[in-house]
Amino acid sequence: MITAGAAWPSEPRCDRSRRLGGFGSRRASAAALLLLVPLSVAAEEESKRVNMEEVIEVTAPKAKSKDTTLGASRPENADLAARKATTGDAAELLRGVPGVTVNGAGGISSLPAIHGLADDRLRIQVDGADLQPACPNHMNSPLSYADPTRIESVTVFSGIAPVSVGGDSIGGSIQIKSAPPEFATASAPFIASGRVGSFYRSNGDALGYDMRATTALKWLNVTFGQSDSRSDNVTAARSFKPVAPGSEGGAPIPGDVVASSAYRGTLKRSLALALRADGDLLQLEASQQKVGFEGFPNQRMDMTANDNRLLTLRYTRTRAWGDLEARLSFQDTQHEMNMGPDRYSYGTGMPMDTEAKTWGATIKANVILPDRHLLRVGAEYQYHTLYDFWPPVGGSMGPNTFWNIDYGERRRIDAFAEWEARWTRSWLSLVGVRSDTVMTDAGPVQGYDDALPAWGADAAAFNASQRRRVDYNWDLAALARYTPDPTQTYEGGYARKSRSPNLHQRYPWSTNAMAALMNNLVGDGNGYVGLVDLRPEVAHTVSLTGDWHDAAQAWWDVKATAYYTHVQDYIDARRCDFGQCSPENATATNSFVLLQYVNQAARLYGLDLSARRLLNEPRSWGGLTASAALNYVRGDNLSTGDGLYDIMPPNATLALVHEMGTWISTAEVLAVAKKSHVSRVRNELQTGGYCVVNLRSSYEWKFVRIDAGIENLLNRFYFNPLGGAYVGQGPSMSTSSIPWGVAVPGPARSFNVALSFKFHS
Ligand SMILES: [Cu+2]
Repeated sequence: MITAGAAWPSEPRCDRSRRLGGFGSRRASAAALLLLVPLSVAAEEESKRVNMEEVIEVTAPKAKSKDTTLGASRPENADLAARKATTGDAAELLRGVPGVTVNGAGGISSLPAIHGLADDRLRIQVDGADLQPACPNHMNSPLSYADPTRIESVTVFSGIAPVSVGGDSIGGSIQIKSAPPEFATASAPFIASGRVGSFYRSNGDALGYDMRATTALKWLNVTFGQSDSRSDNVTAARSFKPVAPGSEGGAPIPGDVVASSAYRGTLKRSLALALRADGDLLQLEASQQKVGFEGFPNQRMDMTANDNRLLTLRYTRTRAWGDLEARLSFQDTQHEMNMGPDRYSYGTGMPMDTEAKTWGATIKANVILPDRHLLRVGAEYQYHTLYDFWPPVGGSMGPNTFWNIDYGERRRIDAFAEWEARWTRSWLSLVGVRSDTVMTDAGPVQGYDDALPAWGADAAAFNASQRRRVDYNWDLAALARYTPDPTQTYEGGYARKSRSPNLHQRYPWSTNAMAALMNNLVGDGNGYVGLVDLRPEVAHTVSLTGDWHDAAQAWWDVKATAYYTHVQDYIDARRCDFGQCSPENATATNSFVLLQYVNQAARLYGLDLSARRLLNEPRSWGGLTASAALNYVRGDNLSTGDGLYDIMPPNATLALVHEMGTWISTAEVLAVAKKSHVSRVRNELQTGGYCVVNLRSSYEWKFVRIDAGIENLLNRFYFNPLGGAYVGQGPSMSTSSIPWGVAVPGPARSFNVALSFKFHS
């Protein structure tokens, strides 16, 4: 047992990462070659890069960028640029991608979901790195580390994700990438470029800036970037709870203010070095994110500090036979939570600290085989350690440090092979298998005072248990694409995907209400107890997509995706009826409750429909495009008949886009149905239907870009169906001290503006 302030135990298994140090440099023998990014994607990215830097000129109907990777979809470039200009939250860029929804959390930490599967059920990679959240509330999610202005491409695998784009997940994959390094040419032997940008949002008085500077020679690129943003609490369109002080003796918080939604000091810095020789590229990047404060209206604590450092070394080699990528990464996170200014501090506050380290190594190769066959092979290793401890504050919360997870470990070793075959012009197939072995373990724990019944019995039971688990998982994905003629494409497939529980699902051990309430990954206001015996989730998905368009893909297209997923051992929750949980907890229907994770069977199914039509032959006054999207998803727990948590009700988006040269304007209407199919075991709140109108417009000159927009133009009040329970103010440390039954509302009207300058020599 260690107490806060004591030296960390030596990490006996760190030597593994050292051993892996030689991994990337080891000669790539054919047997060791493992997979890489699909070639088609690399080629497409090359063309995208050109598109984004070019001044967009619409003189003729523009061909829609065609997704060449099986299973992938991408937001339109223009839409991505407009969305990223006025937000500090990278997850916001995913809004509007068919099948993707965004679960509310802190101001820069929203959690994306694909077809109803969220958070670490998805494989989310930022520039190829698998970042790990280190927090009992997943406040520091992978996308919270990404600077939206740096993002140049977003690829979403929403249906069947090929095994080469990630294991240890049962939903799709999201790949976020910044621009590849640029090098000088013979005609321009030196490059200096840079950008400075800033945004303002009236709701919350949010303000942010970003800057980036690059110098490059033919063989060297050095890029430095920095960004920061802040926001006050946002307001809803009307009052949604009584006016009351949030903290003891504090000023009353108005009824329309979403308390604990402010954030400040989200400083991100990175220094990247790239070296190029022939077909070889070596990249080294060091980055740091330092958050000063981030409130969470649907959690009982706020993030009072987060310091994340990331070091990555990446080597890519491109040859006639294909390409190879090797990557080493190290992530070090120090995370602190406490009661923010809108909550009771109980005189002492309640510090909760997390320290985590993650070592990663990946090697992947694309090998071009004769007759248009492509082989992708790869291996991955990841080792994650976590210390989650709550320093003593006195009373029954002392005199010792509470260990929520002490020396948690999660080790993952993956290998995969995937074969893509282009049989004819119209038939493409892809089959892959992946082995994924996950070991998790955690050390013995202690409560604040094990002599007290509140802590001692649970700790003793946990310490007596066998906590090490090894899961042997395997995945399979098979996809086919049929393009009978230039106006239609059909794509379908089957996947078996597995994911092992995370440390905060297996190892939180206390049935004390206060301690359980602090363990919550979903923002429903309830408390969670872990279950060491949790088995991995295994999902079987079938998905079918049809895409119909004019032959040039310029005038119109209609796309439909239908999917069905059966999840064996889905990690849902049951009411806690043991330890310190009260008998009423088992049956309560209108209060926050204590739950324990449990494996049950579940199914999710739904439909994504989208359509686009260019309305006129573009003339001097520009071109007009109409688009519509409809998403339906349903999630059922087959073991209990309950609904699954955080499933978006049916919703539709209608948009009209006007494009004239580099002036692009969008008017969109989002209509969402009421949410009545909810997770009863969690007492999840139903929400009403609503309609929101958004406007955005952007104009780009050679050196300057302006974005302006109005979100929620008509200032409609609504509760966010994926916003969770409102527990952002008052005494949050016990089950009944905050009124149950209030959802987190959506934001009131906001006027947004962004301005950026760029230069390139
Ligand atoms: Cu946290």
